[in-house]
Amino acid sequence: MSFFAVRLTYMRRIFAIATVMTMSLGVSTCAQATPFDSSSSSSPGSSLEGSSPGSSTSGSALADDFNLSEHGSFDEGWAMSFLPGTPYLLISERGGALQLRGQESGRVRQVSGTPEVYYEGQGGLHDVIPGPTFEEDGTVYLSWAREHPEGAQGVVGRGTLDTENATLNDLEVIWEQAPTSGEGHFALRLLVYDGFLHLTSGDRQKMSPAQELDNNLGATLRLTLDGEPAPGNPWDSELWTIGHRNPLGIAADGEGNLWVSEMGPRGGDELNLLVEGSNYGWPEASMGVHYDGSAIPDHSEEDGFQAPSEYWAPSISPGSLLIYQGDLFPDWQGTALVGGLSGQNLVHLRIDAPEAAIDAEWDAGARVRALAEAPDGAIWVLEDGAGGRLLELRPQT
Ligand SMILES: [Ca+2]
Repeated sequence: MSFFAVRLTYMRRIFAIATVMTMSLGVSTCAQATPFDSSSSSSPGSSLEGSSPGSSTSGSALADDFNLSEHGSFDEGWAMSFLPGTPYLLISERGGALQLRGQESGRVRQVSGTPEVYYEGQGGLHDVIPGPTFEEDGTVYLSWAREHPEGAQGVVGRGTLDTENATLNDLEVIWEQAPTSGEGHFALRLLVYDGFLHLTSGDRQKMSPAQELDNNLGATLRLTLDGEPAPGNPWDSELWTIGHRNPLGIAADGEGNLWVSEMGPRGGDELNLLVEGSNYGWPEASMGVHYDGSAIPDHSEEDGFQAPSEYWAPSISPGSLLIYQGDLFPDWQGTALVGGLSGQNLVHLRIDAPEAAIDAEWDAGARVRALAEAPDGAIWVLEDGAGGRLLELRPQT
C-alpha cells in the first residue's frame, strides 16, 4: 500500500464530503438512496472507485436506511458470536458475565463456570468465539483481563460450552499477555482463521513495547489452536505483526486477507491489512497526534512501516470490525463494517486489498461496541455501556 494511495483515498473522502455539503450532483456515488441496492455493478475485487451503491449518508440514523429491531439490552456488552448449529447468540459483558440468548425465544440465560476477571478501566471479560469444532464438541475461546502481581494481564482460555445447561466447562488458560501496570489497551480480539488462532494484543498504553520483538504487546499473534506459537511465524515466535496500538477488531475477507481495525491516538484510528512480518508503526508513526497534542511523524513511504489502508481523522474509536459475507445485503459481500465508540456510528468501507475506502456512515446514537453477522445475513449491533441495546439491521422492504 503506498502512502500516496492512502492520501488519495483520504482526499476522495474529503471531496465526497465537500460535494455533499455543497449539494453538488457531480459525484456518481451520491445518486442512490439505499446502502444495499443489489443492482449495483460492484463486486468483490472490483475497483473501489465508483463502486459505492449508497450515498455518503453521513448524519443519517440507522433507522433511516435499515429495518431496525431491538432485542433487549445488556450490561457493558463487549463481544458477541452466533454459535453455529444452534439457535443461540453468545454475548460477553465486561463485568464478567457470559449471556446465552435463545434467538427464537429471546430468553437470556447467564452461563456458569466463567472466570474471575479484572474489571477495572478497560479490563474485564472481552471476546468470545466458537472454535472450529464447536458443532461437534462445544469448544469456545474466550479472552479476559486478570489480576497479576505486576498489575494485570490479558489471557485467552479455551473451554467447552454446554448450551443446554448454560455452563462453561474445562476452561483452561492457553495464552498469557505480558503483565504490566495499568488498566487500558488489552485489546484481545480473537479470530480462528485457516486453522490458527489469531489474536490482537494492545500496547497496554506503554507504547514502546509495540516496536519490540521480545514481548507480545502492541502486536497481532498467530497461535495454534492450543495456544502455542504457530509454525512458520515470521520471527519464529508467536508474533505475526507488530507496531499496533489498541487493535479492537480483526476479520477475514474471504479472499485470503486478514484486516485489523485499531484505535490510534487523537486522529489516528486505522484499518490495516495484515501482512505477515510487517510493522504498523506505532508509536513511531501515526496519522494522529498524542492526546497531549504532541506530534507523531505521519506514515510516509520511506519510513519502512506499513501505512494504514484507511484512517480516521478525527477519531471514531473503532471498537469492532465485521467483514460481511451474507446474502441479505448482497452488494456488501466482502466489504467491511466498523463500529465507532466515541464516533457513535456505523461505518461501511469498500475493501480491495491493499486498498480500503470509507463508503458510508450512519449515526448510531450510541457507542457501538460489537458487530456480528447472523446466520441469515442480518447484521447485529451491540451498544456499549450499561443498558446497551442489542439491535438487528435488515434491509428495508
Ligand atoms: Ca499505524
